[in-house]
Amino acid sequence: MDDGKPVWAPHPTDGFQLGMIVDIGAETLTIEPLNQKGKTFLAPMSQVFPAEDDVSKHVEDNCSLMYLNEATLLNNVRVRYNKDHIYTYVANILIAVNPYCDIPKLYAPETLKSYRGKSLGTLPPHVYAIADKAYRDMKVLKMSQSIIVSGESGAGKTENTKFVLRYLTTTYGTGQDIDERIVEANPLLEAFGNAKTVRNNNSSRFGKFVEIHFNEKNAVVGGFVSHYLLEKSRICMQSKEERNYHIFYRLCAGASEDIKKTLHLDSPDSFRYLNQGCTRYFANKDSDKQIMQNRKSPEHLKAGALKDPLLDDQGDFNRMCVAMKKIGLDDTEKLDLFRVVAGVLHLGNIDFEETGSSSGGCTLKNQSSQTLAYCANLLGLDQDDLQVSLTTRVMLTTAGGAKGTVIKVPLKVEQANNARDALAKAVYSRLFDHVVKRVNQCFPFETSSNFIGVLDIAGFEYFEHNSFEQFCINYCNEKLQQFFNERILKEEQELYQKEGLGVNEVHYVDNQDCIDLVEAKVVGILDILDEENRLPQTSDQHFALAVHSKHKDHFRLTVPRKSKLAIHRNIRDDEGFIIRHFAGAVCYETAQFVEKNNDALHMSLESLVCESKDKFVRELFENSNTTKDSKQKAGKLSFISVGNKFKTQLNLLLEKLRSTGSSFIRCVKPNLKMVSHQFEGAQILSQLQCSGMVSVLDLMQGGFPSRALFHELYNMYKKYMPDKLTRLDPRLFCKALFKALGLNDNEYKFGLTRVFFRPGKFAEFDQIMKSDPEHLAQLVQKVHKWLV
Ligand code: AOV
Ligand code: MG
Repeated sequence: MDDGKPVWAPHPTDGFQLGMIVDIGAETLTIEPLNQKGKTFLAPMSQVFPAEDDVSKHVEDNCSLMYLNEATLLNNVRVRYNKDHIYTYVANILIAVNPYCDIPKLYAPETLKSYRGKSLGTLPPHVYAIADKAYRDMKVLKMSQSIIVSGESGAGKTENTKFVLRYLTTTYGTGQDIDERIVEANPLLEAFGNAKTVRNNNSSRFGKFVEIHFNEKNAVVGGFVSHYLLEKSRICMQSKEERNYHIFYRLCAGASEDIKKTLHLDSPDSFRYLNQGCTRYFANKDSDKQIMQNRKSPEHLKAGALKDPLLDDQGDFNRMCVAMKKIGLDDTEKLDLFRVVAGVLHLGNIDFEETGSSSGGCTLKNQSSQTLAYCANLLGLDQDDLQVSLTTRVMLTTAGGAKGTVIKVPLKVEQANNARDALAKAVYSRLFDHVVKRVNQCFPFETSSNFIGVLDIAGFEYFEHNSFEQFCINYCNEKLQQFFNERILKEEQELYQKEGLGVNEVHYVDNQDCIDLVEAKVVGILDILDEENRLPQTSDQHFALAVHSKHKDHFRLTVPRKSKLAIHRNIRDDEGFIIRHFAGAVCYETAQFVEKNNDALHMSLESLVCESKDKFVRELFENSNTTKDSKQKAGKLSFISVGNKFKTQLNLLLEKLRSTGSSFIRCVKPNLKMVSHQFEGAQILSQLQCSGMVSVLDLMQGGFPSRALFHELYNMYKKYMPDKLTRLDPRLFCKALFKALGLNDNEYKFGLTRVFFRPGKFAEFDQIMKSDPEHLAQLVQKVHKWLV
């Protein structure tokens, strides 16, 4: 690097800055920034990288740069982003930066059309190109495909997923209802499963894998959605400036007066489940002020109302209703959904107070009796039964005989609150399951030859406080990272070996040990947690200690107290543990792990909803684990493991992914403010590192990123060959072509079935890949001349 040319050296906010090496130490370099002459600083040698000669130049495929490293990647992505080119390839992987604005024509119908049938790289990088590649691979290889979309919250996963679905249904649909339904299912899923968070105004709080199925003629025949881990805590509580699921606000804002009256709905301010996160508009916040001015509706201008200026609940309600109609939901079904949503809201407003009696129990507050009546009525429950189930717990006494008797134990106020919230969560999450099931009925298919699946699931998460949800999501990302390594790194290496290129092995960190730490039988964290859940007296502390004691010397696991790995609050060893993930160390706080790991309702509540007079509510709980003999189970808090259910789902998903061809889209969030045209380099760099892109670059730098099959090249040129040349076999023809063009031996390598190019040799590669007839004929002439 020390050739008197500028290098990329670390910068705290931009990620990298250009500088000159002025001194070389044992492990560090002294750098003088180009824009701050005289102000030198020290940088670790491993964090300084060679820069391209022209740093203002950008390329569509990052692999065509001379130097493949994280600094040149970041610079390329930055230069492109500044020109509104949000998509960039790294070989076959697509990087997508969220523009936070509409880029003219980027998704216009004519743009969409132009990508049909085009090989990757013939048109500018685009999510449509990835979708079309998946389709062509499916068709040619007769093999299902998956597109894995990843990135942190707000990076654009869901938007890009929608572009893929729209592309495939528009381009390869049959023009029937099914095509539209696959796209229109989204507004419904988002209404029930998305919410405003501090990171994203429309954050998906569940993961999904959407399959589009194709028939033997490769036309769309149907779809199927699988969903993962809806965030349940949000139903009863939201953090500051966050909201509950969209549907609650939309229903309050958009339902007709009739429906509002039937469901006893009022402004969101009047519901406990909606008014704690309190996303009120901020009249003094510039960004909000502007939005307020753009939206002149008086409702929006009503100060203090629990209304989010960034979201248009009323308009969204109407759009959702249109979508519901398009996918074939009739008014009864719609009302079923709304009734349960309203039921949950009223349930949340039930308050308890101590009875003051010696039994220590609680009762409903006076003003809650109306609410109780509303809730019971909407969910088809008996009012008295509901009250009893919320304030008492059924227990089985073991005293005085083997059989025992069922008794009702009064609950304390806090316990009754918990019971109420548990019921709300159970009802809403069952409702969400139903929505997904119902959506799946909208695009049924009898037989399918192959599918293209799109995975939209949250990326690696690392917050100030990390709980069970982050633990599950990061475990999932470990699995997906392993799959990515398998596909991109292992397969690339295997290809080099198979082709006999003699390239040095690339090392990447295998994360199987981390996956085992979580999912191994008995000693894995998930099983330790389940064991805790089954104890008569559960405790989050006991669970944390059990994890530490089972994995004392595990490389991936440390106690918070002694660790320097993660920035975390000062928590005790019995309050959490730290896992060294592939993307960094995360400190998990184990409070509520045990509770969050249990999907089962207490028996009294479970049987209450299972016996609802409302058919729809009854059906929501149809497959739950109640037995007819409730006496037998009474007293035992039944347990359904959330963690192990997720593990099973995840393993099925990975099995599926492994059986398909795959493409990857890495979404990047440009800034935390969620605004357009702002590129926060350091933050973006860390996302690129977390997504495994840097290991890909290492591999490519030491390898051969561009390649072409001999027979493909040969077929391209064949039409223009004189007879004499057609006698050459494809490999020989290619050799002759390269010689004739005077390409340098160390720029490319011949494998058994294809030719490979070194990084930075893209121009040469391009030259032979250009498909215009005149150019091809010219090259053939050159070969001919060279041969004779
Ligand atoms: P996510 O799915 O990755 O976050 P989204 O796809 O919801 O993120 O994107 C967040 C917001 O960014 C969207 O609501 C759009 O306003 C904007 N956006 C994203 N991609 C584009 C694009 N290509 N063009 C214009 N605007 C875009 V999360 O579900 O929170 O993990 O949990
Ligand atoms: Mg999303």
